[in-house]
Amino acid sequence: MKNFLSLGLLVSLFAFTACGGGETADTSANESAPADEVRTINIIGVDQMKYVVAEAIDGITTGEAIGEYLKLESITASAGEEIRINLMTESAMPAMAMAHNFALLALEADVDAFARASITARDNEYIAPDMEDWVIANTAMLGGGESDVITFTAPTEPGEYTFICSFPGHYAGGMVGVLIVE
Ligand SMILES: [Cu+2]
Repeated sequence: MKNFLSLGLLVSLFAFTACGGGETADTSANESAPADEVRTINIIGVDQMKYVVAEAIDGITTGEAIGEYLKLESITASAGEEIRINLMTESAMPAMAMAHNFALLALEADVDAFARASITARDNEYIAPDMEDWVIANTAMLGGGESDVITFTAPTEPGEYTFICSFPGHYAGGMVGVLIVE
């Protein structure tokens, strides 16, 4: 009996340890970024199926104006840099019809295949469960007014890492950008 109890304790401890130390923050909505030195990129997802920013800042490139915002094209990071994404969805539509996430994919990921497979993964926040190995970091799927903050370490291998919104149709609609690791 004593051994049985010890084993139980050991298993509990292991489970506790295994759950700690994840790279992404918890995914509950409406978070604000912690106050520290980590570079934070504030991104808004809009109904036009684009990632936009309020202003052009160092470390990002922007494209055309979308409403009062600028389309986000790319984010530049140094290898291994800690970086934070604060994504907010701006929409009056119900989350079932309009929601956004930010999913950063590995260099080897087949982005088209990932987007296609994720369309049917509603129960997993539109992240294809069998392709999660390709996801470096992702936010929660956010309906209008919701936000999520994630902090992750940029890959050490230089290259252009694609990030997409995996809500059905949004990647095809242009909700995509690149993280350029230098
Ligand atoms: Cu989206």
